[in-house]
Amino acid sequence: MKFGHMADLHLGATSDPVMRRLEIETLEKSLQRCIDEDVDFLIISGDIFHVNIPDLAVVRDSVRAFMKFVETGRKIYVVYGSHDFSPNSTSIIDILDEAGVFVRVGKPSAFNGRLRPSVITDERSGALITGISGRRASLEKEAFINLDREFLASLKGFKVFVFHTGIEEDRLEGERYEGISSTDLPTGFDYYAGGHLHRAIDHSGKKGVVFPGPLFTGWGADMEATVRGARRGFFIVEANGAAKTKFIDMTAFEGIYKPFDAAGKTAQAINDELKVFAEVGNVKDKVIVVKVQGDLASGKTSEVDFVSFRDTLTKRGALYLHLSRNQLRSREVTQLTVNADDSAEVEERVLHELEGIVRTKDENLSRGSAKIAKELLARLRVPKKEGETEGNYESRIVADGIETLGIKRLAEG
Ligand SMILES: [Mn+2]
Repeated sequence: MKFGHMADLHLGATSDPVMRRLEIETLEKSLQRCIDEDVDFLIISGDIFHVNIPDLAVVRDSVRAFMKFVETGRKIYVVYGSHDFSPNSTSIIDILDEAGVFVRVGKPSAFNGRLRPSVITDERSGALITGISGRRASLEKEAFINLDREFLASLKGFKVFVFHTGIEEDRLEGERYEGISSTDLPTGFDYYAGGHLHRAIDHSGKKGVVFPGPLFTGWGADMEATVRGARRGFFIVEANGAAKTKFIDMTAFEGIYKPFDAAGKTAQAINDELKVFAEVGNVKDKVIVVKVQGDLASGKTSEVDFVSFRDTLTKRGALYLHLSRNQLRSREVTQLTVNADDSAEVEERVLHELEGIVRTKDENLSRGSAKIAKELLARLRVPKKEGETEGNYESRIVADGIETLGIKRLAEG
């Protein structure tokens, strides 16, 4: 007996056309590899699509690839992942299950107050396949507690348990996920086909859980790990007696991870650093993951020219740029902390603190900016008067604003 085990495909996670093409090509190649290896069936342990109702173009392309596999007479057994599942709408997984593209395993039913998941016998191999679907926020934990373990233990044959939940014993320092203990799994299975953890983990030697990790990574943190060397792919499992695994490396791209520390630098200095990297870096055919963070010494974050940076990288043949810049801050809008007894005092102090950053050539505005801001706020606070029309209210507020700011000439001009 031989089968493939994939998980966390997250199809459609990327909207970039180049990455989307790579994503579908990786899926096609992986399914072809399963046919070439002459597997009996394929298991996908959840998170097949990135959202429960994905873009139909993504569904069309991937169903075409899945059907090529299914038409060889082999089945694809799946459970929902946390991304596939929705408590209040039908998932694309249900539709593909109805259509015969997938076979959803472990459909739950109640038996003497216990949860008894449906068990499917694979016709080609005789393997017994069951499991528990993932749900949002690890809500499937309860299902593990209520599982009819005696029933599952009584099944005879080669048994596969498919699930989409993190195992707490596998948690690395700094990793955050809610999971189950490996002791919460039903005992006596020959293979535990896991999904949800986004890195390859293989405890099959000790009859423990196996996580293939994502097949392709078109998004954020996982893409960063990929360009920093994490391998992506799936497992081929051979079982004549005990299950033996082989990791199939399908890593679809190589890349560069490049952090920029903007702390204490001017926007111009960061622009120069970005320019050098984009112009001389070995970026051709690579996925570039760039993280820019820190508080700029001067200048606004909007003065960091990411548009030219992206353009240069594209011109020099980079495959894709993943840019993370939400940790980049400008001193000019840094968070303020003030201590005061009442809201009026807080307002007064905050305005006073911010006074220094107003940059205008108008002396009246720059000198008394805190006072002007306070007066403006006071006038804006006056609600619409009884009987005042929407239009009248608006013109009154605008007139008040112009008067407070002392910009009558400017407003008319
Ligand atoms: Mn996932």
